[in-house]
Amino acid sequence: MAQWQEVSEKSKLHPKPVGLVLQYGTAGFRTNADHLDHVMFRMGLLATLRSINTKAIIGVMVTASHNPEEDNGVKLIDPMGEMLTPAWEVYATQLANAEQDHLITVLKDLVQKESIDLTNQEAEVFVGRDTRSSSARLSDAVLDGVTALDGRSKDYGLVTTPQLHYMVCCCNTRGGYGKASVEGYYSKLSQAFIQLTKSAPNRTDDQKCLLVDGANGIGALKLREMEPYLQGALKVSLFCDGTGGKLNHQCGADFVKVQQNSPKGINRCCSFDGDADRIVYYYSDDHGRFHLLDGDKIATLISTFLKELLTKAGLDLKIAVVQTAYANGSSTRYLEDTMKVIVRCAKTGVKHLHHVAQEFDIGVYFEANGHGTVLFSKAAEEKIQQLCDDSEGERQGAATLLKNSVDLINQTVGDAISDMLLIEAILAIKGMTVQQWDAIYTDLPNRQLKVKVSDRRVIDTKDAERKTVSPAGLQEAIDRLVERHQDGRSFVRPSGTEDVVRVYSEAATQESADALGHEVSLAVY
Ligand code: NG1
Ligand code: ZN
Repeated sequence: MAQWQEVSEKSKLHPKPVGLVLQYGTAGFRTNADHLDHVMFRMGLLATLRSINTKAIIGVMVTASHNPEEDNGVKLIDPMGEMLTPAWEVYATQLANAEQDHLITVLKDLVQKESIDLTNQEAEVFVGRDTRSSSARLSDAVLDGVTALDGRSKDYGLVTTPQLHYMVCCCNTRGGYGKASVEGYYSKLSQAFIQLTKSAPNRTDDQKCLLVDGANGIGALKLREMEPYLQGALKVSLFCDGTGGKLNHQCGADFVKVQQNSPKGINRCCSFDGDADRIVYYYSDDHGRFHLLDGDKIATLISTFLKELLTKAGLDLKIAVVQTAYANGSSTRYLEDTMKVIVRCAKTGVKHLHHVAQEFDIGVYFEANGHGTVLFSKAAEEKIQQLCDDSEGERQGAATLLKNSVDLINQTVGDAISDMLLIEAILAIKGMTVQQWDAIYTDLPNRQLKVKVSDRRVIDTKDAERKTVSPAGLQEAIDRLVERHQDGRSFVRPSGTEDVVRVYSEAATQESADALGHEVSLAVY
């Protein structure tokens, strides 16, 4: 077929370094930007095939999120704005690793396995990118891949990851989720935020102003673009806005979370990551001590707010919080024992949390690092809408707040801008300061370490990564170490985005958490 000839010719312009092996990991492919041109071209091909296969628009986002500026990466977005389905992650890996003369065979195999009919099939791919200096040329390589298979493409240029997820979902639902443009996104979220904060008429100036660390990335650009739509309902002071500093360098959500330190000594502040799908809050107290409000605190604030509204509205909907093993033990205890909410633990990576959250009427999911969102089932949305239409008084008030929250939340994926606005609205409505929010429960001291090993894949885990099954004896060794520390908990797992094994530990004191982390690292090594 002439098409294969063309793909073969064009692929020579995007040669694969011989022997290079990459894996579609926790968040797509990610490595040094110099090694990714062939991967991008091939992901253009894969997205086109996926589009034919699903008869829907597929998204391709060029970003390496919180990684340093020198890195880059790519992730595919499925029709409803969700992450690529696992079976196709396998194809992505096979395609990325096929040597040049084997590429067409791998493609043909895929086409046959998925019974893809290449004749008279329409394909459309949306492409977006972050602000990295390598992103423009890499997204051109994706577009080349789409064209090679005669697919149509729309280049959204510079957008946040969650904005591209939103566009894909909007188009595939024929506008049901909103208007597929950045203006549509800004209007939808701003209107919902303005409506929500109307029920907090006594907001102080302090509550209306927020310091935002844009990680020197795309989030800063887009938040600045969005500000006029908010009509003064939120005044943002941006720093690390990309005008001087380097992407993710000593700023951004990952830096703040892992270093437990702020890029500025400040009052109430939040940090995005490099593609604006993560957010953490923090402040310094009167003694200059740094306080982090991470994904666990965010999930607690949001689920408490929604649960209270459900009670006021008299709506019997099942709400759950989905966390990972990295969730602070105090948060899990508070949610289960005090809030009486269902808590589930999923494997690291938002795609895993997303799927578990879909099992409930309302599923609030957050990774401790601040990546997460809320999902509402179709039935839940309908019941909320019905109550807005049919009820009155306090019940209707609560239902309207729920409806506005649904509109403000980007249900396709974690979204720093949308999460930030929801948190600001909740704090305003509840008349809560960041200090009061922080005081809901006290985090157990914890530590996250990285260990370099010759092959991280020898570590295999079970029970949502909370236990190791191999190598033999490792879990027993961890158990023995944990026993020696009050409130001790520790686990290890191979990272899906870096060539390291991650070690997590928590205990009653920081010294104890640090010691436990160190001891477990030695057991891994
Ligand atoms: P890995 O490298 O697999 O631990 C990290 C984060 C994940 C997720 C992905 C994608 C931690 C401990 N891990 O994954 O939560 O956000 O990156 O960005 O924060
Ligand atoms: Zn990110």
